[in-house]
Amino acid sequence: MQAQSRSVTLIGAPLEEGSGRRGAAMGPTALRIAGVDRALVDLGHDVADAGDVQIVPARDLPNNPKAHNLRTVGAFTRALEAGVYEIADAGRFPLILGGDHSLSMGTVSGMARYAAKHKRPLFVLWLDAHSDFNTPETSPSGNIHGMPVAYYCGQADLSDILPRDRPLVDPKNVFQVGIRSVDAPERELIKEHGVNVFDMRSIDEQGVAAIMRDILNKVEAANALFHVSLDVDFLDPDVAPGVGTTVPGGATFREAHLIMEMLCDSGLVSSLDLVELNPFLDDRGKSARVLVELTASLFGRRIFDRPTRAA
Ligand code: HAR
Ligand code: MN
Ligand code: MN
Ligand code: MN
Repeated sequence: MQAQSRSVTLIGAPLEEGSGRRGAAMGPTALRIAGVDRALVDLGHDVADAGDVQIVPARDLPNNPKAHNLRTVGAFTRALEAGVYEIADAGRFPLILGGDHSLSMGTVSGMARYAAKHKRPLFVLWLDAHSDFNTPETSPSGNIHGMPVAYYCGQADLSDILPRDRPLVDPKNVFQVGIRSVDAPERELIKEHGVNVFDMRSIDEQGVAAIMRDILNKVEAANALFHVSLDVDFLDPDVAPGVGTTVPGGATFREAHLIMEMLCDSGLVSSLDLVELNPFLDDRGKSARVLVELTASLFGRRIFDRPTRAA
Protein backbone atom coordinates (compact mmCIF):
# COMPACT_ATOMS: atom_id res chain seq x y z
CA MET A 1 0.00 0.00 0.00
CA GLN A 2 1.32 3.39 -0.96
CA ALA A 3 1.02 5.64 2.09
CA GLN A 4 -1.09 8.71 1.46
CA SER A 5 0.76 12.00 1.03
CA ARG A 6 -0.07 14.28 3.91
CA SER A 7 0.31 17.94 4.74
CA VAL A 8 2.20 18.11 8.03
CA THR A 9 2.91 21.11 10.24
CA LEU A 10 5.68 20.82 12.83
CA ILE A 11 5.33 22.89 15.97
CA GLY A 12 8.01 23.02 18.68
CA ALA A 13 7.13 23.08 22.37
CA PRO A 14 10.32 23.81 24.34
CA LEU A 15 8.73 23.00 27.69
CA GLU A 16 10.62 21.39 30.57
CA GLU A 17 8.92 22.97 33.58
CA GLY A 18 6.44 20.09 33.81
CA SER A 19 9.28 17.66 34.53
CA GLY A 20 11.47 17.74 37.59
CA ARG A 21 14.65 18.66 35.71
CA ARG A 22 16.23 20.68 32.93
CA GLY A 23 16.92 19.56 29.37
CA ALA A 24 13.62 18.67 27.68
CA ALA A 25 13.33 22.23 26.38
CA MET A 26 16.17 21.30 24.01
CA GLY A 27 14.01 18.52 22.54
CA PRO A 28 12.57 20.45 19.56
CA THR A 29 16.05 21.58 18.50
CA ALA A 30 17.44 18.05 18.72
CA LEU A 31 14.55 16.63 16.68
CA ARG A 32 15.10 19.27 14.01
CA ILE A 33 18.85 18.57 13.96
CA ALA A 34 18.09 14.84 13.66
CA GLY A 35 16.14 15.71 10.50
CA VAL A 36 12.49 15.12 11.32
CA ASP A 37 11.43 17.50 8.53
CA ARG A 38 13.76 15.97 5.94
CA ALA A 39 12.57 12.44 6.76
CA LEU A 40 8.98 13.45 5.99
CA VAL A 41 9.86 15.43 2.87
CA ASP A 42 11.81 12.42 1.55
CA LEU A 43 8.64 10.34 1.94
CA GLY A 44 6.75 12.74 -0.30
CA HIS A 45 4.86 14.72 2.33
CA ASP A 46 4.27 18.46 2.32
CA VAL A 47 6.01 19.74 5.46
CA ALA A 48 5.79 23.17 7.08
CA ASP A 49 7.60 24.16 10.27
CA ALA A 50 5.61 26.66 12.35
CA GLY A 51 8.63 27.16 14.62
CA ASP A 52 8.31 27.06 18.39
CA VAL A 53 4.96 27.93 19.93
CA GLN A 54 4.79 31.47 21.28
CA ILE A 55 3.44 31.66 24.81
CA VAL A 56 1.66 34.50 26.60
CA PRO A 57 2.49 34.73 30.34
CA ALA A 58 -0.32 33.24 32.45
CA ARG A 59 -0.08 35.47 35.53
CA ASP A 60 -3.77 34.89 36.22
CA LEU A 61 -3.17 31.24 37.12
CA PRO A 62 -2.76 30.32 40.79
CA ASN A 63 0.52 29.04 42.15
CA ASN A 64 -0.16 25.50 43.32
CA PRO A 65 2.53 23.79 45.43
CA LYS A 66 1.06 20.45 44.33
CA ALA A 67 1.39 21.28 40.61
CA HIS A 68 4.83 22.81 40.06
CA ASN A 69 5.16 25.60 37.49
CA LEU A 70 1.45 25.59 36.70
CA ARG A 71 1.74 29.07 35.22
CA THR A 72 4.34 28.02 32.68
CA VAL A 73 2.62 24.74 31.85
CA GLY A 74 -0.71 26.59 31.64
CA ALA A 75 0.74 29.14 29.22
CA PHE A 76 2.00 26.32 26.96
CA THR A 77 -1.34 24.52 27.30
CA ARG A 78 -3.23 27.57 26.05
CA ALA A 79 -0.86 28.23 23.16
CA LEU A 80 -0.71 24.58 22.06
CA GLU A 81 -4.46 24.06 22.37
CA ALA A 82 -5.03 26.96 20.01
CA GLY A 83 -2.11 26.15 17.70
CA VAL A 84 -2.96 22.48 17.27
CA TYR A 85 -6.64 23.28 16.70
CA GLU A 86 -5.73 25.79 13.98
CA ILE A 87 -3.34 23.40 12.24
CA ALA A 88 -5.94 20.62 12.21
CA ASP A 89 -8.67 23.01 11.11
CA ALA A 90 -6.51 24.07 8.16
CA GLY A 91 -6.59 20.42 7.07
CA ARG A 92 -3.04 19.69 8.15
CA PHE A 93 -1.52 17.09 10.46
CA PRO A 94 -0.10 18.60 13.69
CA LEU A 95 3.26 17.07 14.67
CA ILE A 96 4.37 18.41 18.04
CA LEU A 97 8.06 18.41 18.93
CA GLY A 98 8.42 18.34 22.73
CA GLY A 99 9.11 19.18 25.37
CA ASP A 100 7.96 17.31 28.46
CA HIS A 101 4.69 15.39 28.53
CA SER A 102 2.68 18.11 30.27
CA LEU A 103 2.44 19.67 26.79
CA SER A 104 -0.17 17.03 25.91
CA MET A 105 -2.69 18.84 28.09
CA GLY A 106 -2.74 21.39 25.31
CA THR A 107 -2.26 19.25 22.22
CA VAL A 108 -4.90 16.68 23.16
CA SER A 109 -7.33 19.43 24.21
CA GLY A 110 -6.85 21.16 20.86
CA MET A 111 -7.54 17.94 18.98
CA ALA A 112 -10.56 17.25 21.21
CA ARG A 113 -12.01 20.65 20.23
CA TYR A 114 -11.34 19.95 16.55
CA ALA A 115 -12.96 16.50 16.81
CA ALA A 116 -16.02 17.93 18.58
CA LYS A 117 -16.44 20.50 15.81
CA HIS A 118 -16.79 17.58 13.41
CA LYS A 119 -19.02 15.66 15.86
CA ARG A 120 -16.48 12.89 16.20
CA PRO A 121 -14.90 11.48 19.38
CA LEU A 122 -11.18 11.73 20.01
CA PHE A 123 -9.31 8.55 20.86
CA VAL A 124 -5.77 8.73 22.26
CA LEU A 125 -2.90 6.23 22.02
CA TRP A 126 -0.55 6.87 24.96
CA LEU A 127 2.80 5.12 24.41
CA ASP A 128 4.57 5.50 27.73
CA ALA A 129 6.16 3.76 30.70
CA HIS A 130 3.87 5.91 32.86
CA SER A 131 0.10 6.39 32.95
CA ASP A 132 0.40 10.13 33.67
CA PHE A 133 -3.00 9.97 35.39
CA ASN A 134 -2.02 11.62 38.67
CA THR A 135 -3.90 14.67 39.88
CA PRO A 136 -2.22 17.41 41.94
CA GLU A 137 -3.78 15.64 44.94
CA THR A 138 -2.36 12.16 44.20
CA SER A 139 0.98 13.12 42.65
CA PRO A 140 4.01 11.99 44.65
CA SER A 141 6.25 14.57 42.93
CA GLY A 142 4.10 17.57 42.01
CA ASN A 143 5.52 17.33 38.48
CA ILE A 144 2.76 18.04 35.97
CA HIS A 145 4.22 15.70 33.32
CA GLY A 146 2.79 12.90 35.48
CA MET A 147 -0.73 14.45 35.22
CA PRO A 148 -1.68 15.37 31.64
CA VAL A 149 -4.11 12.47 31.07
CA ALA A 150 -5.99 13.35 34.27
CA TYR A 151 -6.20 16.97 33.12
CA TYR A 152 -7.47 16.37 29.59
CA CYS A 153 -9.94 13.77 30.89
CA GLY A 154 -11.28 16.27 33.42
CA GLN A 155 -10.07 14.51 36.57
CA ALA A 156 -7.81 17.48 37.36
CA ASP A 157 -9.13 21.01 36.98
CA LEU A 158 -8.54 22.47 33.51
CA SER A 159 -11.11 25.21 33.96
CA ASP A 160 -8.65 27.89 35.12
CA ILE A 161 -6.44 27.18 32.12
CA LEU A 162 -8.89 26.68 29.24
CA PRO A 163 -12.45 27.97 28.76
CA ARG A 164 -14.96 25.86 30.67
CA ASP A 165 -16.88 24.76 27.60
CA ARG A 166 -13.92 22.92 26.08
CA PRO A 167 -14.57 19.23 25.36
CA LEU A 168 -12.78 16.70 27.49
CA VAL A 169 -11.61 13.25 26.48
CA ASP A 170 -13.53 10.22 27.74
CA PRO A 171 -11.02 8.12 29.73
CA LYS A 172 -12.55 5.03 28.09
CA ASN A 173 -11.19 6.38 24.78
CA VAL A 174 -7.61 6.48 26.07
CA PHE A 175 -5.43 3.47 25.24
CA GLN A 176 -2.14 3.22 27.11
CA VAL A 177 0.55 0.84 25.87
CA GLY A 178 3.93 0.04 27.43
CA ILE A 179 2.96 0.95 30.99
CA ARG A 180 5.28 -0.22 33.77
CA SER A 181 5.34 2.55 36.38
CA VAL A 182 2.08 3.54 38.08
CA ASP A 183 1.62 5.10 41.52
CA ALA A 184 -0.84 3.39 43.90
CA PRO A 185 -3.53 6.13 44.02
CA GLU A 186 -3.09 6.65 40.28
CA ARG A 187 -3.88 2.97 39.71
CA GLU A 188 -7.18 3.34 41.58
CA LEU A 189 -8.15 6.35 39.43
CA ILE A 190 -7.31 4.45 36.24
CA LYS A 191 -9.48 1.51 37.24
CA GLU A 192 -12.31 3.75 38.40
CA HIS A 193 -12.43 5.71 35.14
CA GLY A 194 -11.89 2.84 32.71
CA VAL A 195 -8.65 3.91 31.03
CA ASN A 196 -7.55 1.03 28.76
CA VAL A 197 -4.12 -0.11 29.93
CA PHE A 198 -1.92 -2.56 28.05
CA ASP A 199 1.05 -2.89 30.38
CA MET A 200 4.38 -4.54 29.53
CA ARG A 201 2.99 -7.89 30.66
CA SER A 202 0.21 -7.59 28.04
CA ILE A 203 2.84 -6.84 25.40
CA ASP A 204 4.85 -9.89 26.47
CA GLU A 205 1.79 -12.14 26.52
CA GLN A 206 -0.17 -10.90 23.49
CA GLY A 207 2.41 -9.08 21.39
CA VAL A 208 1.98 -5.55 20.07
CA ALA A 209 0.32 -6.67 16.82
CA ALA A 210 -2.74 -8.17 18.55
CA ILE A 211 -3.00 -5.18 20.90
CA MET A 212 -2.80 -2.69 18.05
CA ARG A 213 -5.33 -4.56 15.91
CA ASP A 214 -7.78 -4.42 18.80
CA ILE A 215 -7.24 -0.68 19.35
CA LEU A 216 -7.36 0.23 15.66
CA ASN A 217 -10.61 -1.69 15.19
CA LYS A 218 -12.16 0.34 18.01
CA VAL A 219 -10.96 3.64 16.53
CA GLU A 220 -12.37 2.69 13.16
CA ALA A 221 -15.70 1.48 14.56
CA ALA A 222 -16.13 4.76 16.47
CA ASN A 223 -15.22 6.90 13.43
CA ALA A 224 -12.90 8.69 15.85
CA LEU A 225 -10.02 11.06 15.35
CA PHE A 226 -6.89 9.47 16.73
CA HIS A 227 -4.08 11.29 18.55
CA VAL A 228 -0.80 9.45 19.24
CA SER A 229 1.43 10.60 22.09
CA LEU A 230 4.88 8.98 22.10
CA ASP A 231 6.91 9.37 25.30
CA VAL A 232 10.59 8.46 24.84
CA ASP A 233 10.47 6.31 27.99
CA PHE A 234 7.98 3.97 26.27
CA LEU A 235 11.16 2.55 24.75
CA ASP A 236 13.66 0.56 26.72
CA PRO A 237 16.48 2.77 28.07
CA ASP A 238 18.99 0.76 26.00
CA VAL A 239 17.16 1.89 22.85
CA ALA A 240 16.55 5.48 23.96
CA PRO A 241 18.55 6.72 26.94
CA GLY A 242 17.82 10.41 26.34
CA VAL A 243 15.01 10.84 28.86
CA GLY A 244 14.82 11.97 32.48
CA THR A 245 12.66 9.12 33.75
CA THR A 246 14.10 5.86 32.41
CA VAL A 247 12.28 2.70 33.52
CA PRO A 248 13.86 -0.68 32.71
CA GLY A 249 11.98 -3.30 30.71
CA GLY A 250 10.54 -1.08 27.99
CA ALA A 251 9.50 -1.67 24.40
CA THR A 252 12.11 -2.83 21.92
CA PHE A 253 12.94 -0.94 18.75
CA ARG A 254 11.16 -3.65 16.77
CA GLU A 255 7.97 -3.47 18.84
CA ALA A 256 7.86 0.31 18.53
CA HIS A 257 8.54 0.05 14.82
CA LEU A 258 5.72 -2.42 14.25
CA ILE A 259 3.30 -0.15 16.11
CA MET A 260 4.25 2.74 13.83
CA GLU A 261 3.88 0.62 10.70
CA MET A 262 0.46 -0.60 11.78
CA LEU A 263 -0.61 2.97 12.58
CA CYS A 264 0.56 4.01 9.12
CA ASP A 265 -1.30 1.19 7.37
CA SER A 266 -4.49 2.06 9.25
CA GLY A 267 -4.52 5.60 7.87
CA LEU A 268 -6.34 6.59 11.08
CA VAL A 269 -3.82 8.83 12.86
CA SER A 270 -4.66 12.52 12.97
CA SER A 271 -1.91 14.03 15.15
CA LEU A 272 1.32 13.09 16.93
CA ASP A 273 3.32 14.27 19.96
CA LEU A 274 6.99 13.38 20.37
CA VAL A 275 7.72 14.05 24.04
CA GLU A 276 10.18 13.78 26.92
CA LEU A 277 13.32 13.74 24.77
CA ASN A 278 16.12 15.14 26.94
CA PRO A 279 19.10 15.79 24.66
CA PHE A 280 21.29 16.67 27.66
CA LEU A 281 21.01 13.04 28.81
CA ASP A 282 21.22 11.46 25.36
CA ASP A 283 24.03 9.40 23.88
CA ARG A 284 25.33 11.22 20.80
CA GLY A 285 21.85 11.93 19.42
CA LYS A 286 20.77 8.29 19.60
CA SER A 287 17.31 8.88 21.06
CA ALA A 288 16.52 11.82 18.80
CA ARG A 289 17.42 9.65 15.81
CA VAL A 290 15.23 6.80 17.06
CA LEU A 291 12.27 9.17 17.35
CA VAL A 292 12.84 10.37 13.80
CA GLU A 293 13.04 6.75 12.56
CA LEU A 294 9.77 5.90 14.28
CA THR A 295 8.11 9.02 12.91
CA ALA A 296 9.25 8.08 9.42
CA SER A 297 7.68 4.64 9.85
CA LEU A 298 4.40 6.21 10.95
CA PHE A 299 4.51 8.32 7.79
CA GLY A 300 5.14 5.49 5.40
CA ARG A 301 8.77 4.41 5.35
CA ARG A 302 8.90 0.66 4.85
CA ILE A 303 11.17 -2.05 3.58
CA PHE A 304 8.67 -3.82 1.34
CA ASP A 305 4.98 -3.21 0.73
CA ARG A 306 2.52 -5.58 2.37
CA PRO A 307 -0.75 -6.79 0.93
CA THR A 308 -3.54 -4.52 2.17
CA ARG A 309 -5.85 -5.89 4.85
CA ALA A 310 -8.99 -7.47 3.46
CA ALA A 311 -11.87 -5.01 3.65
N1 HAR B 1 4.28 8.91 38.33
C1 HAR B 1 5.36 9.80 38.68
C2 HAR B 1 4.84 11.16 39.07
O1 HAR B 1 3.69 11.44 38.84
C3 HAR B 1 6.35 9.91 37.55
C4 HAR B 1 5.78 10.55 36.32
C5 HAR B 1 6.83 10.63 35.30
N2 HAR B 1 6.21 11.02 34.09
C6 HAR B 1 6.81 10.99 32.92
N3 HAR B 1 5.97 11.00 31.92
N4 HAR B 1 7.99 10.83 32.77
O2 HAR B 1 5.44 9.82 31.53
O3 HAR B 1 5.57 11.97 39.58
MN1 MN C 1 -12.24 20.97 9.19
MN1 MN D 1 4.58 10.51 29.81
MN1 MN E 1 6.90 8.44 30.82
